[in-house]
Amino acid sequence: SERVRNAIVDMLLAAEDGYVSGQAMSESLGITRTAVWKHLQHLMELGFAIEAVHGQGYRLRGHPDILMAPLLRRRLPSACRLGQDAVWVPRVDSTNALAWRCAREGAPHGLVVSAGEQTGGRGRHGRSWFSPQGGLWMSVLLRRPIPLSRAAEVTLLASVAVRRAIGETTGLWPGIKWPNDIVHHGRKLCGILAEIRADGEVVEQVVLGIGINANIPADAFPPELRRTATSVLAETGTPVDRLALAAALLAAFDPWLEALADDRPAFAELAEEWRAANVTLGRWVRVATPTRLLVGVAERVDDRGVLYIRTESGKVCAVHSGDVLF
Ligand code: BT5
Repeated sequence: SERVRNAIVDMLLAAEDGYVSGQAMSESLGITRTAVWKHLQHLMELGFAIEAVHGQGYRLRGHPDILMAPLLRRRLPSACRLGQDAVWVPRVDSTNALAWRCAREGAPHGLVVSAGEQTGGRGRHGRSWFSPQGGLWMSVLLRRPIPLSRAAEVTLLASVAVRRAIGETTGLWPGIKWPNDIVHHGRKLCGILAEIRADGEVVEQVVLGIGINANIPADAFPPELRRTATSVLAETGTPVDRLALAAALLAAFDPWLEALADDRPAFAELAEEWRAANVTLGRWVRVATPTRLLVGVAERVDDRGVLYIRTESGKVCAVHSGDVLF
């Protein structure tokens, strides 16, 4: 029925300012006119503005800013493989969890799963992610063989894509905090969670979860996040078009991912942009890695995305994953 609903939206969008008759929809979809009407009612509940004129049919006057397949597809360049398929649900435990469920059922490369809100949004290392309505909560299923040695680049490339997309759609150019945070004046605007499934030395599937605090009012954050989190709306005073934001980020990320899958340098090509945007290098930091706590200066990030810390003793330690605390 999601397929039918999407087909109806496609027909309405294709008619542009014209009308589509209920009869035409019922015939081309092979469903009754009552069924068509039920779908239209459901679409209106989701925020579609549909005008019905007796004897003419239905006309689309407006649509909600949600990542439904027909809406997202129209915003993407045709060469972009990411986002050509999309599943949107009003609420879900976690879009990453739902994307894995779709993957098990054979969903294709590039599927975008998103939700109006998440009840169990996840961060890294079992942490939770606050995901009320207004945010952009999406997961992209990646089914390209990526060398395990390049897996860390996925997150860094995604962070560059997110930063560009936010910049291009809002004029706000946030910073990047190694490895997975997009920040503005030290407050987190977006978090990225790449969950990978590898077979030996090859990553076969990745669910790339991206959570952008898009249109969340400042006072909607719970007290424990008020000093550390912010949103695009809170910073700019204007809601961002989430479809435009998602489309810009998918279009930027798509070719970089193909480079990774071909084992071509991917992050290396963007390292300069990353460095110019990063807020980590040159700072005195504490880094919690899975095995220890390092204290020192964040010295550099190499072409594979590995962070190097020069500790007080002058020793330089490589960090493949961890949390940086200022
Ligand atoms: C992250 O984890 O930053 C990864 C977040 C990924 C969320 C997306 S949303 C779509 C997809 N589906 C999911 O279920 N997840 C992904 P981490 O670096 O561990 O940061 C988590 C910490 O950030 C929490 O412990 C809080 O302190 C803080 N936090 C939680 N919600 C936040 C929010 N909305 N904005 C800013 N900070 C938040």
